[in-house]
Formats: sequence, C-alpha cells, structure tokens
Amino acid sequence: MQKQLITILEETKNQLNEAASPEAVEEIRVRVLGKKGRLTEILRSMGGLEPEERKAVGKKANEVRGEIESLLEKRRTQLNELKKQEQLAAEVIDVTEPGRMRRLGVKHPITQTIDEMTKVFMNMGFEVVEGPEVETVFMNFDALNAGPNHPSRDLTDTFYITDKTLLRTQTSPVQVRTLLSKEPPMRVISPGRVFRCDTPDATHSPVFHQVEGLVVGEGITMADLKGTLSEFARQMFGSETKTKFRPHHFPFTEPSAEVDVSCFKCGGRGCKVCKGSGWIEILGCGMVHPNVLKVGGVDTEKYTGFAFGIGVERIAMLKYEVDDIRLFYENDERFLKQFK
Ligand code: 2NL
Repeated sequence: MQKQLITILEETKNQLNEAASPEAVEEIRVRVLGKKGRLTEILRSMGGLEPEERKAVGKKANEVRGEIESLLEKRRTQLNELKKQEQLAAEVIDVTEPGRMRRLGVKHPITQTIDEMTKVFMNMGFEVVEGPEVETVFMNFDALNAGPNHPSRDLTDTFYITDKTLLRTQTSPVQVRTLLSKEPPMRVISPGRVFRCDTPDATHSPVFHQVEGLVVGEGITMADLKGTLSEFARQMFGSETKTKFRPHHFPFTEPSAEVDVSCFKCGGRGCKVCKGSGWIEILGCGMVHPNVLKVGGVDTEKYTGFAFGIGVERIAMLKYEVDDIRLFYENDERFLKQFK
C-alpha cells in the first residue's frame, strides 16, 4: 500500500506538469482527492489492515495528501499567472488610435433666433427678464387693459386652468411684474413660450414664442420706439432694411402700430417671401397705455414708455424660409440638422 501511495504521488506530479490549464488541474484533483479519487479509495480500504500497519499507512497517506494538495495549489497559481500574461499580451491597446467622433447636436432654430434677437437688444442696453408660463388672469388680461369682455379672453383662444389662472397668451405679464418690482427708468425684454388655443396649421401652433420689450423712462416718445425698432430691423435683416409703421390697435398701447420691413430677399421688388408686396410684417408695438403703467405702480405724470411684441416663429420662418410652423415642433432630425 505504501508503494501504491508513492506511485500515486509520482504519477500525480507528472500529470500536473503536463496540465495546461486550471481546469485540467481541477480534473486531476478530482481523480486523486475527490470522493471516488485514488487516494480516497486507499484511505477507505485501510479498515482491513492490522493496527500497526494501519498507523504507518495512515501517516504516509496523510503526507502524500498534504504534498499533493500543495502541488495542486502551486500548479494552479502558476497556470493562472500564465493565463493572465497571455491575456495581457493579447489585449494590446493602441493609445494612438483616433477616437470615434460623437455627432454634435445643434441649438434648435427657435433658440438660435431668440439668442440672435436677444443679442441685438442687449447691445442696446436691454436686460432680459423671465416669468411664469402659468399666469393669473389678472396679470395676463386685466393688468394689460383688456376689458372684462375683451375678445382676447375668449375661452376658445385661451387655455384656462381655473377661472383665475391660465397659460399666458403673451409674455407681457412678465413685464407687468417687472413694472411692479423695479423703478423706472427700465429697458427690458421678455423672451419666452406662450400659448393659444389654436388648431395647428402651416401658420398656427398652440405653443409658440415671443420676444416682448418694454422701455419706461422720463420723456420717452414714439421717436424712441421708431429708432429702437428700426435699428433692430437693420441688425436682424441687413443694414439696407427700411421700416414702415402702420397704425393699429392693441388694448395695452395707445397709439399702437404694426411694423413692416422692406423685403430682405428681393429688396422690395416683390418675391415669394414678401408675397409680391415688397414688405413683410414683423411686429406690433405702441406707447404703453397709461392704465397699464398705473397698474404697474408707475407715476404717469412723470414717466412714459413704449412696448413691442415680436413673434419668434414668424421671424425664424422668414429668415430660414420655412413655410410651415409645424416643422419647428416635429423634431425631425432631417429638418433640425440643417441649422448648423
Ligand atoms: C404683437 C403685439 C405687443 C406689447 C406687445 C406690451 C407690454 C406691456 C405694456 C404694453 Cl407690459 N405693451 N406689449 C405691446 C404692443 C404689441 O405685441 O403683435 N405681438 C406679436
């Protein structure tokens, strides 16, 4: 039996030297030390031996088992290390290889247009003010001199939330809030999203954007309004751009006007962009109605002001020759990626 034990040890040594993977080492362990392993069998059959011999064989068997266990462990570690070295050699990383380019997005054309308009006004000393999209009926209508029966309050044109709150139909309420919180003189613009209960078509969207402006100070006149808005038009559409102020009506301004610019595409001769007229309507404006100034806490004996409202989508459609407002809201990448 002692001989058998030595044979097992020698054979296991040889097998381990030939084992090429940790898995092969494990197989060897099972064959020798496993439940039905060779060494285990010997230990089990020791029961039939004389006490003297059993003691000697038992001692030897334990020695052999210890040695085999340490051999197994040694070979396992060796093979694991080898495997790691091979892996490292195979996984060479070329740090000089160029990276994969990420596609960059672009600012939405409406954002680009707001940014451009804002820049023109900021260069004239205007400051940007913002306010809530959910407004009170008071700020959106009453404060802006729209009488209790004014048609703009119509349920079919306005998204009411309750009888006292709504989605703002213009950004003017932001300016009323500014009148209440600041002392004149002031020059502010309020860019933002506004809402009208319209059925979408090529020129209507229930959500759109406005840049409104408000100037209040001592001795502000219609001449300041004309100078400011004509300069805006020249910076936005080119230095040769002419402006035409046509009388109009808004409840919040008196007098009121709409402004046309000479067509930046054809220079006024008539084309598709200006629909043959040579002129394009771009905004509404006027001298702030004293009732609005009073709600804003402004002393109307001392101060006057002008205000204007510009539809951003309209400007963007003209500038980029987009013929359907809905394109701005479909988020079709083929459309958006053209505004690089
Ligand atoms: C348009 C017309 C306009 C205003 C907006 C305004 C604001 C205050 C007081 C008086 Cl706080 N007016 N805003 C004035 C005139 C016209 O918008 O057609 N927008 C697209």
